[in-house]
Amino acid sequence: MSPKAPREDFSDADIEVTEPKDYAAGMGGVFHSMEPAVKTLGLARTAKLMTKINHKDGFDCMSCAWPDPEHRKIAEFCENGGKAVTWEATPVTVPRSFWKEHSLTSLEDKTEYWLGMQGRITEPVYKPAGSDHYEPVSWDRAFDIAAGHLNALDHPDEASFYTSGRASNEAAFIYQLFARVLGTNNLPDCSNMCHESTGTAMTYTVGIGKSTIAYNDFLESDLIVIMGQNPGTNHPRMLTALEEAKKNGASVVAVNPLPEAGLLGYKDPQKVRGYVGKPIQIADQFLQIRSGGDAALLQAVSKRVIAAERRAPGTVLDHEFIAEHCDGFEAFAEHIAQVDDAAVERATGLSAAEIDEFAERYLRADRVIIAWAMGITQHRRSVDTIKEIINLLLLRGNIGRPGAGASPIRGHSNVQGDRTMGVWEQMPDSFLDALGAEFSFEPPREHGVDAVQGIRALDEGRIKVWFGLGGNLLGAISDTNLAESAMRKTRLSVQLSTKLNRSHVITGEEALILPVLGRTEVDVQLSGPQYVTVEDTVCAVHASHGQVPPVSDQVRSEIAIIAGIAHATLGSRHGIDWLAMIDDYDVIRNHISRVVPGCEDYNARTRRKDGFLLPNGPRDERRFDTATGKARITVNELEHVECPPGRLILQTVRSHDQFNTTIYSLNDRYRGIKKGRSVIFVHPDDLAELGLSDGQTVDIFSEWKDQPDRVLRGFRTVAYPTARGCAAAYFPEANVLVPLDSTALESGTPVSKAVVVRLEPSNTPVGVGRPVTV
Ligand SMILES: Nc1nc2c(c(=O)[nH]1)N[C@H]1C(S)=C(S)[C@@H](COP(=O)(O)OP(=O)(O)OC[C@H]3O[C@@H](n4cnc5c(=O)[nH]c(N)nc54)[C@H](O)[C@@H]3O)O[C@H]1N2
Ligand SMILES: Nc1nc2c(c(=O)[nH]1)N[C@H]1C(S)=C(S)[C@@H](COP(=O)(O)OP(=O)(O)OC[C@H]3O[C@@H](n4cnc5c(=O)[nH]c(N)nc54)[C@H](O)[C@@H]3O)O[C@H]1N2
Ligand SMILES: [Mo]
Repeated sequence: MSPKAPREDFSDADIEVTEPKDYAAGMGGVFHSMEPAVKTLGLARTAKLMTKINHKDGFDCMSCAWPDPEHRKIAEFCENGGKAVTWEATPVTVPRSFWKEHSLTSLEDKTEYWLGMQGRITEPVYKPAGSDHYEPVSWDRAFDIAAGHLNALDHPDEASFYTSGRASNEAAFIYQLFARVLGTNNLPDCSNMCHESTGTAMTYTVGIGKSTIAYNDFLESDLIVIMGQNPGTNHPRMLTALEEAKKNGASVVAVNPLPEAGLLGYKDPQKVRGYVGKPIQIADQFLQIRSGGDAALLQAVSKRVIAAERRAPGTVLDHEFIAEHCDGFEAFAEHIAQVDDAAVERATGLSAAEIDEFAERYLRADRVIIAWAMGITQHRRSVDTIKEIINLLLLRGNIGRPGAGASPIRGHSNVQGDRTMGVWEQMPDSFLDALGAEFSFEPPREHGVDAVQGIRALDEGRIKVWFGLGGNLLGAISDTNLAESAMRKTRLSVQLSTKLNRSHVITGEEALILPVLGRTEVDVQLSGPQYVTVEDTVCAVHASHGQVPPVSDQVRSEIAIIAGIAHATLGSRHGIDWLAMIDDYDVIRNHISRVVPGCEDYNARTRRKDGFLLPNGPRDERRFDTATGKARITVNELEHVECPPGRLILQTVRSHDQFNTTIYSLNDRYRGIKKGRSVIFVHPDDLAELGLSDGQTVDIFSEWKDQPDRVLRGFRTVAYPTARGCAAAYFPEANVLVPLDSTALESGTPVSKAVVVRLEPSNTPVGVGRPVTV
């Protein structure tokens, strides 16, 4: 029987709660991704796709940015990659009748799960002003509508071009080119909500906002520290690398308020042993930190490192490295000696003995990698925390050596590449100069808006046309209600998408949905089959070749759509031949070769089976392109989240069956949740102290100084072994609790991991579909 889209939305009134798991993957992992794949795609399509994921002649898995090992397995993917592929390559499509049948108003009540499950969008649709329905429209007409609006603007800064990190390098390159030729740097992206704090801190301290290690460094390391990351769900193939690193003698320290399954143990689903054997223990030390306590922990470890050096001068620090490559050491050493142990204990919730043990591990290890993700980047003081990661690494020369380095683990599969290609509201002048020279125009120099500023500008009527190259900004950004009312003020919103989501339902006065080809699909243009390129989290660039026939002959590639709109808007103004770029993507890659640093000879190098590594100053030659020409050891003042009595610090996380705002199912297997998402995880002792019980229905209130409380109603409490004083709920539901201007200092990232909340018994039943927020 062929799969069908569900007609009814889900209700999570029947949530089931069981014990959380203490290891990840294993037999369950394979089973959980293959069964739905075969059911949805059929055996032949499943076999074709699953043997080509992440292979040298195959396509890049769109689920995350984890790199590929040199030697690929037959099945080089994980359970969640399997889900992502199944979700995209489904034969289920949105029928033409859908648009007549469903008014936009009626779709407002639908969940992200229901919207995504309606299947692939296969024809362009247009919502005229005043209408409550989309209607099918031709591609030419769609391009003319977009072009008409862009050409009618008083100033190019009244347009904004958002990008989600799944777009290919080629698509991203021509997208930013189009925006800049029009005359705006308004290029917000999902990175603004993701690793922006990493980029800000690392560019300042080491001169590049990217990982300083290559894949094999994981296998050569003595100590891998994993902070604020849940690899078992979000980067499952990292567990294979960790297992191998451990076999080679590495130890692992995990720092997290939640005892995530993948951090505790692992069974490799790719190995026979993984089916029957015991899970291997991943973390040799698990530090169950209080939310937002990481900077204090890192300072406390650095303090111990400096103290050890004082006890045995000349034996602990890498003096040669510090003298030759770093500045700021003296001020740091003086400052760090003053760190107050009692304040550290309050901020982290960790004992001095636990921190001693971690410091000893750090001092024993010759080669140390610190990896991190959203648990570090989405706090008010994230940039300082990442600077403290760099400090700790620099003290013993743990950057620019085999097996050692700073390793931010990126989220979206090509979020890093999109930035390399110029999707950033603040690209440096050197990039803009090269772009202007290549295309004979003067790019705008004033910085554009980031994601949060973009919503603010929409709300204030300063942005009138909003493009989304993939993604689901309204689902992903903080302050859902404000963001939605802001989007409704635009004249035109345009989404280039594979599947439906909230950003198609809440629109500008007019709206377009332009259906795109997915990564799994063959892309044939005038010159023949095309490939695209991507960059992973360790700066490796390689090709991605679609494998299966497109879901419909109506869908177009992202490149064809962007170049089509650019052509309709600009014609041959500036002498740019947009249509030639559609016919042959080599034309785009030739431009990339001449504009993007490190991408010389891009066509030839991306045709190599292994692709190539982008240059990286710290990794390759201990070169630090900072303002001082040296790696900067910095002094950062401690500040931790103040949580008044009777309150908890709430973080928002991903369930095991979701990809950002895409919900694959209502289950979160490792955390023991089934058939629902309206849950809040709280330590049993905190529940007792608050006079609440496990399984009780509560309303979650967030509290702010100068504005009224925000609320999310009808959530079921789950007694869970999180750190004391902390709680967790799922995003995107919990985004309503965060005001738009609650952002990280310097990076502007919404503070999604530390929201002070109070819980009150609720009269709203759990599971009424979309969250109740008034
Ligand atoms: N299957 C799947 N894969 C994905 C994604 C997905 O949604 N689903 N999303 C992709 C994207 S875009 C990204 S950015 C990555 C996200 O990957 P992660 O960063 O792993 O994602 P989160 O679910 O936000 O998990 C954050 C982790 O940090 C911990 N944490 C929270 N606060 C703190 C803190 O204050 N200190 C410390 N030390 N830890 C803390 C949480 O308990 C949790 O384990 O994954 C990518 N891969
Ligand atoms: N509270 C809270 N909020 C968060 C986070 C958090 O941890 N907590 N995490 C933040 C992070 S790390 C991120 S990265 C953002 C994510 O923000 P986004 O990247 O904007 O959101 P996604 O949910 O990844 O976007 C999914 C949509 O992308 C479209 N899509 C899928 N594949 C393709 C494709 O190949 N091409 C095109 N054109 N479209 C495609 C589909 O229509 C799908 O519905 O969310 C952020 N928001
Ligand atoms: Mo992300």
